[in-house]
Amino acid sequence: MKALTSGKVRELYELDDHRLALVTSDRISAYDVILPSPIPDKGRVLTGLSIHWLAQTEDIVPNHLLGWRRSELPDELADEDAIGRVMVVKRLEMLQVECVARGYLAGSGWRDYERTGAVCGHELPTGLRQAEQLPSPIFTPATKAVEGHDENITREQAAEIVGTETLAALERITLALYERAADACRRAGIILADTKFEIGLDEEGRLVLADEVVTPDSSRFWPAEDWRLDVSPPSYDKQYVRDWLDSTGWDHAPPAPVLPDEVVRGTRDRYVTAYERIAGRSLADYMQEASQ
Ligand code: Q0T
Repeated sequence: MKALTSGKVRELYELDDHRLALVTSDRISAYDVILPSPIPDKGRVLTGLSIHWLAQTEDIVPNHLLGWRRSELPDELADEDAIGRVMVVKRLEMLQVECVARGYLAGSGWRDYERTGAVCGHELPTGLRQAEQLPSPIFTPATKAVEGHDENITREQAAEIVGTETLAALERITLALYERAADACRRAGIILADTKFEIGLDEEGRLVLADEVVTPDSSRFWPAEDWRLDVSPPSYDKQYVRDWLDSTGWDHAPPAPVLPDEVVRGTRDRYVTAYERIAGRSLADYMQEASQ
């Protein structure tokens, strides 16, 4: 099978002219380095979360998902190891703007605010603190930078890339998706600080939601009970791994140290718990359906 693109954690395969397969691995990164130890079931959790959110948001925007159960997969990807980690998706023409929604001030949003008092052209009240909830969620478009990190752009720059009308539609969709997901995460004890969506055009020119959706790899998930002002903890899943890596004195230069089994297990537990609380379904139950 032909890999179209290969990320650090995911692969995109071409199935035919109209369909792709998005495969999420169990690999995990910390401090931008892929760790030598995979986290069992991480790929299933991320895929299961995406499938959950895609089903929950079909009334807001159509999406690219065509299949994920074993009977819906190409033979090459219908094996035990891949099941639950694969989504067959409609091939789209991807827009070259990343659609980010922020409900809290963290990461590059916090950095830009500290420097300029604004994020992507949104003038914010003075005196906001790191990790503070914004008066209302904002749409902060970005462009794909060459290596991993996206670059925030103004709405004028975004409009030059996709056009004014499409940009207005992207903003409306992004904020509606964020509000839907943040409310559900809140009920699961998770603060969805921010999240990134990728949207494309189908053959009829309609906007279609693509990629992974509201996963810990595309979002900041904060455990609600740990939230406090002035500190931005790493996303939910990474805290535990980072704490251990920090305790080893590792200097963040590759290769990263091999994780002890106990840290692998603890990290896996966090992913599985996040899935089960958000989706309201056990991972075993998800896998049962994925195996059909
Ligand atoms: C894409 C056309 O998933 C990505 O990289 C993984 C290594 C990012 N990406 C997605 C596409 C999609 C999706 N999803 C789609 N439905 N149609 N392209 C391209 N890059």
